[in-house]
Amino acid sequence: MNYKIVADSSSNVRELQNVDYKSVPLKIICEGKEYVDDSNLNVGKMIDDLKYSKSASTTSCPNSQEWLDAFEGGEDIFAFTITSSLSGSFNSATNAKNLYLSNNENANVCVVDSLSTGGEMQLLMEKVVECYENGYDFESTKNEIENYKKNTHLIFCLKSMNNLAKNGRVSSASAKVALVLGIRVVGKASDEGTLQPLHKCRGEGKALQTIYEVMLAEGFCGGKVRISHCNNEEGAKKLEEIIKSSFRNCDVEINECGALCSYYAEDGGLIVGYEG
Ligand code: X90
Repeated sequence: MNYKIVADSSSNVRELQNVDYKSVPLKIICEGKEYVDDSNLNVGKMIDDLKYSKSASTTSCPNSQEWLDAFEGGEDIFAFTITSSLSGSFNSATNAKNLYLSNNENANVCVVDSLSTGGEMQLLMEKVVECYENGYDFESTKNEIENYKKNTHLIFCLKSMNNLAKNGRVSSASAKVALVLGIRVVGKASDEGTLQPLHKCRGEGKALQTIYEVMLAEGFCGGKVRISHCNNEEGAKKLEEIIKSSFRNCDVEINECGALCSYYAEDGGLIVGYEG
């Protein structure tokens, strides 16, 4: 059976080597202009545009038709969405699944609510690839993903939570903490898929150390780590160093945030998916 992986663009994965893969873009909207989160977009330019705009900006998730178009041609389809607690992406993908199955009797579609985003979605996708490479079928891959997901986590570090607060994704009280100059908020994706602030840290060094400590407390012991950064490759690399000073052969990958995660994680933000 051929398999296909589809994920909304919050995963920050633009392509998966040797895999039939499609990223379905979310959009950032400001002054009537839509910034489509795909590889044609200049994310830096978008951030600049938004910085100098006086108007409010917002985001929107893919609609069912956009998911459906991405499913096209797939037999065993695995679709991954950003947490349904913060976005309608999972709903759209689920509607698309029902439409797709009614027109493609022999297809299988599994829509996974990541209850997370970024690197944790990437880990789930990599698990699908691993399953198929090992000869698993659709049902056993689906079970494997459900189990694996119990063991993956997401931690993040943010300098500003302005866009999250303005768009109602965190309380303004949480966002205020991040307004203090030099303070980073370290938080995690909760079990319900909401954004849970954990620590206020003064300075990047302290924030990175705190990330690592939370990872250990959540059961990290040298498994895979997937770091996405918004304009902060240096911070991502420092975190990699901290991890590798204890787990030398740890599989760590770093990539850049796409537009959606850049918009919400903002300048300097780090989003880290890892195995517990
Ligand atoms: O549907 C939409 O318009 C998208 C809304 C997305 C809102 C939240 C995006 C958060 C992105 C911030 C740090 C990671 C938080 C993880 C919480 C589960 C990145």
